[in-house]
Amino acid sequence: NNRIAVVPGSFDPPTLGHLDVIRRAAALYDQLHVLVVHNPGKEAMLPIAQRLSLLEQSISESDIDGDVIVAAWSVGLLVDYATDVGAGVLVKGIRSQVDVAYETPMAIVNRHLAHIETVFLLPDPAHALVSSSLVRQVASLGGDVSPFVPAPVARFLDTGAREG
Ligand code: COD
Repeated sequence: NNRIAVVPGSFDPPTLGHLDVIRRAAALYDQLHVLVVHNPGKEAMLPIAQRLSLLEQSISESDIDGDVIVAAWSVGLLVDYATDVGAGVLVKGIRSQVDVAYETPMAIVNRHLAHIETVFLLPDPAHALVSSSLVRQVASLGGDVSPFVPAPVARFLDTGAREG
């Protein structure tokens, strides 16, 4: 069923780039599952439960509407989650040739594993250069991340920086 889609990501932390992809995907599909997935290739800043909570707050405080479910997945294949919820599509954002090179083999494997298609959205130019790794770096050096992240994430990182 292609009316249900999954938007997977590390979301460590969620950014305005992520919110843009979620907003646009929510307009394309009847139901959206925003899935926090553990990426074994990256060292995490925030625990999965914290990312989940920040995503939930960011989406509920945004103008995104429609049937949007936020969940986490840490065991097994991403496509197993998609199959379980009846999703036929994964939606990913493509910012650069690096993203294309990283996503292409996964898209091919996922289609072979479970007949799940991957749909790529080009970024909004306003957010095209925003990444979680950039936000982690700015936050760790005590900079202001509010231009790059939803308000709940900015509040959380700001408080964390002052307390920590
Ligand atoms: N503008 C537009 N899109 C953006 C922006 C932006 N500014 N920033 C990020 N995005 C997109 C990314 O391209 C990505 O599509 C999504 O938002 C999430 O980004 P990240 O950085 O939070 O997440 P990643 O890139 O670390 O992805 C993690 C995944 C776990 C989703 C990925 O590694 C994956 O699909 N893994 C598959 C696990 C699996 O089942 N493996 C076995 C078969 S391959």
